[in-house]
Amino acid sequence: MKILLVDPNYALGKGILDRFKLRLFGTPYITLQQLATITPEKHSIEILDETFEKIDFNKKYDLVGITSCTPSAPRAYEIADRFRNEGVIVVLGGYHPSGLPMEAKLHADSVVIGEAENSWPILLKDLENNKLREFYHSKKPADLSILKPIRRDIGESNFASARIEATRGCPIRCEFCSISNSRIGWHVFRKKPVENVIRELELIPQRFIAFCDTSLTIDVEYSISLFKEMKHLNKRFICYGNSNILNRNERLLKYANEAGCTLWNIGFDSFSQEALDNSGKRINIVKEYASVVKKIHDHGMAVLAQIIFGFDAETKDIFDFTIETVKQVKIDIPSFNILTPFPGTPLFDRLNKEERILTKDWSKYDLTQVVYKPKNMSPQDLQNGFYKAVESFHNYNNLLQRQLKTMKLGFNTSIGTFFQNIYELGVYKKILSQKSV
Ligand code: B12
Ligand code: SF4
Repeated sequence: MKILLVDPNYALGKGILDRFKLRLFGTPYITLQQLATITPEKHSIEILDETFEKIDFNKKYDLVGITSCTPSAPRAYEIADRFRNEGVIVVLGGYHPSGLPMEAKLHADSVVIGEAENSWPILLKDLENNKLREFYHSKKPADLSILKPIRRDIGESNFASARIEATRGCPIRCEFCSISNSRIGWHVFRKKPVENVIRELELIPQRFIAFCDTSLTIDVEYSISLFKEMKHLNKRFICYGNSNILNRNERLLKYANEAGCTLWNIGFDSFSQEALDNSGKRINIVKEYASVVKKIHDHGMAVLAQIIFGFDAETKDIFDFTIETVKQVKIDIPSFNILTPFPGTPLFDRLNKEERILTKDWSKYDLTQVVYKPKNMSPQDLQNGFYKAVESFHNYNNLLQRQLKTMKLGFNTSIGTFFQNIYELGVYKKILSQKSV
């Protein structure tokens, strides 16, 4: 069969300059390459990232597979409808169709719920036999130990950096996180054998790597053995981690730094302990944030902090408090988000039941717009407070000050934070330009 796999444009940038910046400062997706990897070789596959390339709806395909997260769902549905009008079979998959399979089915011949490793090969066989089912839902989490290295010969490859997956899943199950959607299997933590990850890294020409694992601190001994083996590869990388584990494992920090880690991307999420406790992220201890940042700095690496505004326990005071604390704690790159109830999460179900969802226009579910009624402030207060935090840090003056501080952490870390800072600045400039609309 002739198969096309599409990643819809999520409006990250449409101009030539935007695309150039993305190639230089962004990192490519691997979702569709992973699908290509698990597709039997007898099928021919094309991958199209709509950010870089226009879709030709007149081209003939036997099957079009479209990936979608929540903010890209409206565009994914448009593409699906157009192909179906041309008589092409369309399959939808990814986080949003997995959260709302019945909605996605209105735009597709079939919907894959959750991971595809077990169900995609079956779907292809069924289609060849004219027996395509409406839904495919493998309840068994994918076995990462038997996966082949991700195909990197198709799809966009002209990026300065590359993405890789060593482990998958997170067992913490925070109320707001799409990974906690237990119907799908992402809450089960699994890992690829270290030697497989090393082999995959050896095949990647880029020196800069971004791990897309939910957290490389869930199995500390696994990560230490991975880092030890990575040392000779001379890569530079960023990865996600949990603050509580990093605060207690200087050994992990030492090996991470020796392996080439420059930046830890950490879900601090809130500076209100009550907000964290209520959302299920009790593992985070606000009082320890300063200590973990210091320890990471002491080991020559920088910290990118994910911060979310709008938890029920938070009042209007949270914005100034957060801005001050980010400075005190010496976070290198603060990344601000507005709490977003993604369909499929316990948060969405609760707010929906409490009739607090303001809109189901999924394009607004991009972590920068208020889509629900906050408990202890107005939606406008939340939106303005978010803008205030963004404006306080993501301007040239502040960036320069933060960037100069990271020079103390060494050349490699400084370069790593520079690339990340420029990427974040681009994202936030776009957000602030929407403010005046
Ligand atoms: C890397 C990453 C990015 C990268 C690359 C995005 C991309 N398109 O891959 C960047 C930085 C650009 C990014 C941006 C955003 N991201 Co992001 N990202 C991730 C991250 C960390 C890893 C994704 C990944 O590569 N996984 C590995 C691959 C192999 O797995 P997978 O993508 O889940 O795909 C499997 C299944 O989902 C399924 N599948 C997926 N698509 C399809 C399609 C078909 C046809 C089929 C059959 C199956 C299928 O099969 C695959 C194999 O099993 C996840 C969190 C996580 N750890 O999963 C968040 C995550 C996907 N991102 C998220 C969000 C919110 C965003 C942004 C909106 C953030 C923002 N403010 O801009 C944007 C949206 C951009 C976009 N269009 O995707 C949310 C999605 C929640 C939701 N319900 O929508 C997640 C889950 C983070 C979270 N915890 O909330 N992201
Ligand atoms: S927010 Fe982080 S810790 Fe919580 S479920 Fe998601 S990935 Fe796990």
